[in-house]
Amino acid sequence: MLFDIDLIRKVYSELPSKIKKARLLVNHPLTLTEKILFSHLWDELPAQPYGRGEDYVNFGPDRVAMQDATAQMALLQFMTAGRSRTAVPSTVHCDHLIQASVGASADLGVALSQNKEVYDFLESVSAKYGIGFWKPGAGIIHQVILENYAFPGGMMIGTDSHTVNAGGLGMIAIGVGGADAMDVMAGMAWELKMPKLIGVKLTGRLNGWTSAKDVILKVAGILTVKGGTGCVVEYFGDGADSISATGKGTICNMGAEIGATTSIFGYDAKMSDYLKATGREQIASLADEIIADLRADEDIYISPEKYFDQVIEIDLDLLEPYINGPFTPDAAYPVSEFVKVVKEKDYPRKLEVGLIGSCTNSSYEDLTRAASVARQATAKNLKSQAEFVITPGSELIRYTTERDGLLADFEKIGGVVMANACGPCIGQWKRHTDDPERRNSIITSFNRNFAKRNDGNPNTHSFVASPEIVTAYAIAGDLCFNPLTDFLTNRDGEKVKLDEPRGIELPVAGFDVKDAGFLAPPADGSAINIVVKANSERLQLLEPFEAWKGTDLLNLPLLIKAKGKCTTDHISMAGPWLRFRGHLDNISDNMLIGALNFFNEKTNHIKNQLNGEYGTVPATARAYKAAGLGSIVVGDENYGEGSSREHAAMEPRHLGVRAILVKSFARIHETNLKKQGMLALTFVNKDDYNRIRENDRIDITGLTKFTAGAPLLIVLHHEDHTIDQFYVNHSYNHMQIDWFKAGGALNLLRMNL
Ligand code: MIC
Ligand code: SF4
Repeated sequence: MLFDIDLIRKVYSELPSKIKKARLLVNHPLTLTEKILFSHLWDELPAQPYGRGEDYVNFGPDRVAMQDATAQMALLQFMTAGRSRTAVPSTVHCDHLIQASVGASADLGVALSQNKEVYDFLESVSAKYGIGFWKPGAGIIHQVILENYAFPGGMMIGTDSHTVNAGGLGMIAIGVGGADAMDVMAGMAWELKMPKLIGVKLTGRLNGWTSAKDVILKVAGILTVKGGTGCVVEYFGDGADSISATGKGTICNMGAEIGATTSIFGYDAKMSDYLKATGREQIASLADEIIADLRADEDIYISPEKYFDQVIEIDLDLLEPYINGPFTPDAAYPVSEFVKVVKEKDYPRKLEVGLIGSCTNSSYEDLTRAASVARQATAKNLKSQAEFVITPGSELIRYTTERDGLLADFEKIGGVVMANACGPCIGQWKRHTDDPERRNSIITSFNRNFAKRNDGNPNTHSFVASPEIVTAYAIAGDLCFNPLTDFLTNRDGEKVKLDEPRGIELPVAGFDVKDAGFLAPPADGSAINIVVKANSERLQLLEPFEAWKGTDLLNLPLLIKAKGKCTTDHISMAGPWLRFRGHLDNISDNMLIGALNFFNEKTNHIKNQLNGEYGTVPATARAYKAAGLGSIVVGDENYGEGSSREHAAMEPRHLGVRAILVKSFARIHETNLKKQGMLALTFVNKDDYNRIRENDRIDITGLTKFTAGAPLLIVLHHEDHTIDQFYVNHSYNHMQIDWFKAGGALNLLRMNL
């Protein structure tokens, strides 16, 4: 559908002159990332160019998107901002709360009744404030955005880390916490540290079994889960121009898995084709008129190493399909080495479930390639040996792929089509298993594979690959199978081999849909009344957090010292807990229950310093809070990796945690902590992590002189009465320090109203 054409026209009419001025300022050719960032500055151009990775900059994004699991908190905050409508066009998408169990229509029915209170809330808030509402079953936020709202050269933020998917259509699209979304909807600037730039030059052509997914699976292996932190990844080269817009979307989508702020491709014929196929010819022709401004300057492509902070080159001709995992998306193996890895590492060889779809890989092209593999299996008398699950990304895709017989191809080999929603990707999956603790393997075309994410079982080894590779493995039911070289035995006992998949980029008969599931807001929603029941277990109005008392924080007991990977899934698990995303007190009962306690290597089992007993993390935090004590959480590298869910910052805030002290943070989580009035601190010397003992009482000093760039001092009071002290860093700027002092950004906003 075509939305916001006037807004897009305005952006395009201003783009060329803004870019020209920016080029004069920095005095060098511009990357596409710089062009879009500079043309979305909130203020006038500065006198001096910004320092990449150093200066905070205010931006004015064109739009905001929210999904149901994060929209609740974002909108509960927005409702207190005193506005009658959102300042920029915004949308809400109901995709995370639908559990996949038996199939699309039954599952959707269950979700509609179980989540009625939340859906009604989101729908009425949307109507009241002029927000577009995509109903349950309409599709996954990022797929719907790509099909309807993303446009080359635009800038948007979304309350979900995979908002970056829209980079596939040449947009700077960034995942944020709800408090950030609220700022922009309230008409304020949005702040981001000027990113560094990683250039990825793609040469050659994808061929055979290799697809766009394999580009990002390989990049994840190169850069690791934190290698993209603070960076925008810009793809270019003739290889880049040869990849479909949706393939580009897949690559950008999983840029979240390397911690990148976002990823982007320059506008090209593939994007134009996709815009036209999805009913946006007008945008394509407007973009064609300013194509040079929607790509990097030519010199950037000629000598990228001069302008990017890092350059990676990948030859698509030589790229193999990849399989990444388990437990982390950056464990990357080319398919030719995978069998060896499975054997060496003793991963469960039998493959129990293959799952395709999600926001990452739901395009027409993806599904035609996977269906071509399924069709061969039927022709060659094979059936899927593993369970096979399909979650289409949107109703547009579902309707079109059903019409074209693709869903039937999957069903013929035993596939089950679930609702157009996140489902198993976020643990909304009633998996059919007799033993929920069994060691087992699954493979998905999703993006994340952290422990417990899909089915809550810590022993599920989840691997990530392209949809066609997933389909081939599901058919084989065996991880020790290489679809490129190996034969399978069919039901007649014959040896057969799968041919290379064949895809169709865009539907020959065009996309079609009967009811896309969109509800436009009324012109005037001011009379709409929002009800939140006082005794609701799903929704709770927010109480302001307490302001800082003006003193150092002394005598804080250590709540937990987390060991190793601590993602937002470890801090605030999704799956069954998604139902409490609108109720801060209830969801706080999942705080850090997945984090590994350094001292006993157990999860959710920590020492309560008040009585010496071991208990759960939330209960222990509540005990400290009841005793009037703040507490502190210590963590490892890349703490808060993964999701944008601000619950991971609000829960500790609600339960009295004052500071999170870690070796390093993931970007979105660090900002979320700051927004909620927490202290986000990093060790100056990472070895100081080892000095922290289980019974420590901890002081954070220097707060009365809290200033940008100046470290704070930590004093550890050990149980044996010895003392240790060391400095810690922070990245707060002047305004963020004010958030801390006010007890959170929202308090400051209310004070200013
Ligand atoms: C995810 O993929 O982890 C999620 C669920 O989409 C999250 C958002 C959330 O936790 O609600 C994300 O990526 O930001
Ligand atoms: Fe949904 Fe999974 Fe995409 Fe997150 S990554 S938006 S849970 S489909």
